[in-house]
Amino acid sequence: MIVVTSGSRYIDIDAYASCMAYRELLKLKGIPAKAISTAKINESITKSLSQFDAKLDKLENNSEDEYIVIDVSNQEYFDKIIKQDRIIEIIDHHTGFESYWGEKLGEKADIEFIGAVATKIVERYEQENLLDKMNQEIAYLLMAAILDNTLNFKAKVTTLRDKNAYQKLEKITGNDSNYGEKYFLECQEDMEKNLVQAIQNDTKLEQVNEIIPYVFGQLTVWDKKNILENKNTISQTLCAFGKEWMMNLICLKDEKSYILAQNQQVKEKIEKLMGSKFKDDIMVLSEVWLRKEIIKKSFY
Ligand SMILES: [Mn+2]
Repeated sequence: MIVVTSGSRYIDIDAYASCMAYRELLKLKGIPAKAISTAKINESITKSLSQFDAKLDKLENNSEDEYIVIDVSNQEYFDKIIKQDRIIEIIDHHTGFESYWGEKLGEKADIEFIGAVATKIVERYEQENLLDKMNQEIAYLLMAAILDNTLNFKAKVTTLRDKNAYQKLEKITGNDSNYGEKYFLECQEDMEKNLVQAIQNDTKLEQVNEIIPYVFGQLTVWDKKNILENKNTISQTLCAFGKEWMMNLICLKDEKSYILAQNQQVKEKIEKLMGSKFKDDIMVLSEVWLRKEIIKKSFY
């Protein structure tokens, strides 16, 4: 049996959707396959998506199994079910291991930098002329994957191919043009149910240099309003990690990042870095910035 699988620590909607979509594509081609993961699913897989009939298969180990690995190519992060000498194909969009797998698998190693690996799966359906056979649930899952991994097409990693793939999926789901807003609002609702945990789960603790404070939180939401009403919760949660903190609140509706900080020294350094001013502990940036992009800027 062919087993389509992904990473070990947790899987996000991109891996989750792509494993299932690729399993379905293999089946359409008459090849039996399963999509299996032993990893936790993270908060990008919303409740409504997890309740679809389209689900991962139950874990079954067979020494004859062969593996297709999706959305990961660094062996350190492989799902523990994978036997490396039985890998037959890798499809990923994280770079760094292209030549290693290229030597082992030849053209069956398909690794390239692109917004979402889900885009590559949509393109595989197209190449096989099977897009019209894709079921709606799989199309919705892949749409959510592209939205999540490209931050609603605002992240700098986004390519034209991601946008084209998304449009093709929209046709399958019946031109659901508001799906982006719906998807991100549902993610945000889950986040707001346990804001402290959501903040803790995405806080980077690292003294990268003199400019960036040791505690650097990030939250991505559709609408900043409810989150800013809980400024005290944010401040308390981050203060528990250290006095010098900042938070990058990405608001997709506004297409902006909001930087939160309270410590005067942190504020001064970040004002200099980003060329903007804090007002009431908030600095507005004119576009979406990812935390890793802000850190990168601090090194120049
Ligand atoms: Mn991905």
